[in-house]
Amino acid sequence: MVDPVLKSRQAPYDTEAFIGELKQRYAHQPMFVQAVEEFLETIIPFVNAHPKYLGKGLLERMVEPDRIIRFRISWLDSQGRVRVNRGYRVQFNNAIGPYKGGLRFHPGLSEDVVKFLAFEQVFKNSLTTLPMGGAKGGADIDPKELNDIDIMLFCQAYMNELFHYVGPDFDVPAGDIGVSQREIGYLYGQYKKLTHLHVGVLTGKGMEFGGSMIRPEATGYGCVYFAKEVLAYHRMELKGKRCLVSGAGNVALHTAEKLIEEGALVVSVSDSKGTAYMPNGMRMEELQWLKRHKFDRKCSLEEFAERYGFIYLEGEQPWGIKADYAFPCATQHEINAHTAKMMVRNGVRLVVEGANMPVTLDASKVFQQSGVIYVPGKASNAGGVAISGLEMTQNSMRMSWTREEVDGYLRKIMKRIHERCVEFGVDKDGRVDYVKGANIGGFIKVADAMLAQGVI
Ligand code: NDP
Ligand code: 2IT
Repeated sequence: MVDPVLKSRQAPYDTEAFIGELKQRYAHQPMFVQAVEEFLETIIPFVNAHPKYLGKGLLERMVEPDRIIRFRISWLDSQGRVRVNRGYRVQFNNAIGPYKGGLRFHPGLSEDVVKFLAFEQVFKNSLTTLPMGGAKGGADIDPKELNDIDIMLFCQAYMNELFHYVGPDFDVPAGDIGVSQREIGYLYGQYKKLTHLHVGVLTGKGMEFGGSMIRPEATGYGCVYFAKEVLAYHRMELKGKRCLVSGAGNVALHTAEKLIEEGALVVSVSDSKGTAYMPNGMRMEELQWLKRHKFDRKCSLEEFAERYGFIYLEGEQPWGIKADYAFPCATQHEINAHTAKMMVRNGVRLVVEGANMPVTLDASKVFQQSGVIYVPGKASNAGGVAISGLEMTQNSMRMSWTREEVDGYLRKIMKRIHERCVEFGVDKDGRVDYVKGANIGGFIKVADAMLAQGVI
């Protein structure tokens, strides 16, 4: 006779009940719930079909972060005013390697947002094939209202607390929205001052002190390399196609740069104030001007549009523009179901996420049900963290590789992620469900490592 306790432990997961319970417990964290729901919808059927994953509380453990660190950042700004902000680091899962993931400085940052980003990071990092666990952090500050001195003072105050919880073999932060090479430099300087260590504790560093070639470009370039794999697989073209890009930050502008290099027409870039619409596409010189001026926060998209005779759509997103492909590269929830329907009507046939979760769950279903190829960020934007992983490797070796070497690795990694998505996402008719493929492809290594390491 089968032991009834053992039998009940090995019962398959009930998707609805599991997600229902999660939704109740975390009703106040809708972003986190969306990320987990999208994951479990494809993972639970897979787990139920593979009994080795049953009976060990695996999914229950996987959806809870190892720890959430919250702290106060008190600091004196350059005017001598006392300022107080809230800092976070969510260390979600380190089954396959040290915690790894970016830091976001944004006034709207909440525990919910950091948790969803950290959860996504676990499976994205696994997909890269490199040994990295998942984490995310940041602070609820608006870097746009700070001058350079205040940015430095804030980064130092932030690191005064964060340094207790990070280390090159334990947790390695990087950039994200509002955190670029400048902020990473100040954070690194303070870590070094506090610990006397010159180690790979952060990635996205300047080239003079351990940064990797191609890291600034990696997320955007990787996104286009992934799109090229998708298009080749589906016998579709990139050259001459009209592409919508949202955002005008690190990911968006490097996505646009690689798209232009590949002969595509980039018809939009955007930010929180509006959209620059380029009906016949943007030329490389125009993009380079924008990169120089936008990264220094010296120009607005309105000025850019005016300078080159483009159309400026104040307060609008790019999604109403007719196009073939879309690359949302700004932030979460840029595209809802209503917007998705409009994009389908306008002829969009491929959506590749450069940002993390820019598409709501409802909108992703609209794309999938309309036959639009939809690629989730955990597959398509993994190039950034992949090169972060290679920055860690180079730091450990005390070496640095050339631009060509690192770009070669990036291309190979994005190709491998695509193969993995096909392996686990292809259906009987040969169509690829990239959500399913990326989720299962990322899950297996983390799950197997957790099983091997026991209940800890
Ligand atoms: P940046 O700070 O460089 O740029 C962010 C861009 O998005 C800016 O143009 C900003 O406009 C816009 N934006 C931010 N919030 C909003 C909003 N609420 N509405 C409209 N536009 C907004 O960040 P990144 O380019 O690094 O990051 C962009 C996305 O890519 C994020 O989702 C991030 O998590 C993801 N990502 C980043 C990686 C990296 O390596 N940097 C790696 C993988 C994913 P404005 O300046 O007006 O605020
Ligand atoms: O979302 C992401 O993958 C990032 N912000 C990059 C993380 C990293 O550690 O490079």
